[in-house]
Amino acid sequence: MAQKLSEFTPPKVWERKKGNGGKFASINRPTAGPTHDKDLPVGKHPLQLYSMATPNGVKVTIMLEELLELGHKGAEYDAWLIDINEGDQFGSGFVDVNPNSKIPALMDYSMNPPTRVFESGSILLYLAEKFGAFLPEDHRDRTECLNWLFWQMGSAPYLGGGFGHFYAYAPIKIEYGIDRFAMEVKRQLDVLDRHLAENEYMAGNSYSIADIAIWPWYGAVVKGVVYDAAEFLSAHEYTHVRRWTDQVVQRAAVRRGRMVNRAWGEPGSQLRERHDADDFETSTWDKIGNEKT
Ligand SMILES: N[C@@H](CCC(=O)N[C@@H](CS)C(=O)NCC(=O)O)C(=O)O
Repeated sequence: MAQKLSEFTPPKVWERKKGNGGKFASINRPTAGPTHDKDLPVGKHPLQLYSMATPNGVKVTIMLEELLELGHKGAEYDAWLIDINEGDQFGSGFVDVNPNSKIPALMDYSMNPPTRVFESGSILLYLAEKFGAFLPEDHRDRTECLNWLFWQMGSAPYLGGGFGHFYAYAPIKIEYGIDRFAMEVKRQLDVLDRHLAENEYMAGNSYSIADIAIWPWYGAVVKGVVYDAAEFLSAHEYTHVRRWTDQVVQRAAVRRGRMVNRAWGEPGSQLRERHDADDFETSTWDKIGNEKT
């Protein structure tokens, strides 16, 4: 039987009340702009990344590690942790790089004046074009890659903001919200499954920024890594998505990329700041003398 919904009549004008951001009440606000003055650190490499290892953040660290793996030395980067739970995204320096106050955000100092890049899809495209990698050259193949990149950017608000929010984070379980978003997420998983039944990777037979954008979200959902929802969504049914997920995670760059700016989980899996290639060996959270947090 469908859940009986409590009655709520919206007031004439919405007002901000204590707690109406749910789990994110302390960081959600109805206004933009900085809340405090804080400059961003700048390291020694031309590319400066300000991020955290959420699925949107991991897209960019995987891309940078993939570029380095291919031998693009110009892709060396400093990655600084922006702790979104502490409100770092509202510091004045960060807002200058991304007026939308969301990670990931990138500065490219290899040119004068430097270029700011925000929105994970825009960052992937920027890096692909800058280094001529992970984006097919042929116009038709490039378009197919971008079709899927933009598909991911459009679907993430349903997956994270919709399904994840109502299933995992909302303070009360609302059947209507969960049903609406579970239905859409399962439809999206089926879209992916049918495509991956016919194609090794999202843009055909070569790995591209489309895979890099989609894997941190849908790969994590089918493995139950985000929202603990694999069983709820019958993830085992999406066999082609699971095949592709397992294939992508074999890549050394993917394994490294998901460690960068990570501030939870096993200490050995957290490289909170990354400044050099050998930081993966020397500077994980355990190696610099910390316990699990
Ligand atoms: N469309 C944006 C979404 C970025 C985004 O939602 N970032 C989240 C973390 S995954 C964030 O910074 N949240 C902090 C906040 O909402 O204050 C992108 O793809 O870059």
